[in-house]
Amino acid sequence: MRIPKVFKPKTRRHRKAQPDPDEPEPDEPEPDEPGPMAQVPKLTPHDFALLGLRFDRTQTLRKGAAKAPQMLRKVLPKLETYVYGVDLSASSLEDLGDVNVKSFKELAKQTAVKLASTKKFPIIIGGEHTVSLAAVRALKPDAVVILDAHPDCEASESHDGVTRKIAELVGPENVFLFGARVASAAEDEYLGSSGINVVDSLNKLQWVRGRVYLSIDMDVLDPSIIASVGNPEPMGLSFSEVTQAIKLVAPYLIAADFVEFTPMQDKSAEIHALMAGKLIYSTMAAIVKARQK
Ligand SMILES: [Mn+2]
Repeated sequence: MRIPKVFKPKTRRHRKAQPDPDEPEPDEPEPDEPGPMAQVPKLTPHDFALLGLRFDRTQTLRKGAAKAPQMLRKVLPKLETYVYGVDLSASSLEDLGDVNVKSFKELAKQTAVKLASTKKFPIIIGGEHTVSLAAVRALKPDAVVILDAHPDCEASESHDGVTRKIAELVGPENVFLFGARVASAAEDEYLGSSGINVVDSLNKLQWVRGRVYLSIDMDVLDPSIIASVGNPEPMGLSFSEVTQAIKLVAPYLIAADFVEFTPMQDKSAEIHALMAGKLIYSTMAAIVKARQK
């Protein structure tokens, strides 16, 4: 695929995200009824921009996520671009370049500048998971959907506390966490009372509404698919489960990030990068397909 050039999203605000997926208000539409989706702006393969956030300062187990943007840029042009009936080869993925800084404060500042410089749909490549907080701060979504093997709900400034920080920003009732399968005792306790939506069934994602930010920690996938992550965890989601989740929220997305891709030191990193690239294209195609009507 040719690395392309731009998009003009006509972002409109829709209704706020549903606070409690289990107790919809009486005037809420049924999940299978057409809701605010009808208001969602059209989006074409030309409407994407790529931003690399090369930040992995707080990683603990495996460092190296800062190398991901460079590696995935090389891989994307090698992949099949006809996905879900959408021809991404016709697209022009505007490249916003990288943010490469040493402090989170500077990351947040420069990320905001980069994101303000385009009207296209940002495809953000981390970096460790902390980068999502920088992007959410800049974009101010109504809701955030996080796909992650870990809840990242520690009371910490590091990558393992990013969901909690995002919940403080957008409200825990507007955070949807899917795929988490390992938590510390402290995280379990926090999640039990925080009000964050822990999604145990894909159906619950049908309640996500508003301007939605999607964050995909690559470790949500099973390590048999991508082992090149900062903190690999067994018994992960299949590629199909992840793409199903993405399709459900695609109509509402305003940005998506792909974080924690951390190349192995051997040739397997290239295979993992190909899989990560396929996930990025699947996401783009799902968004275009959901918005082409
Ligand atoms: Mn994470």
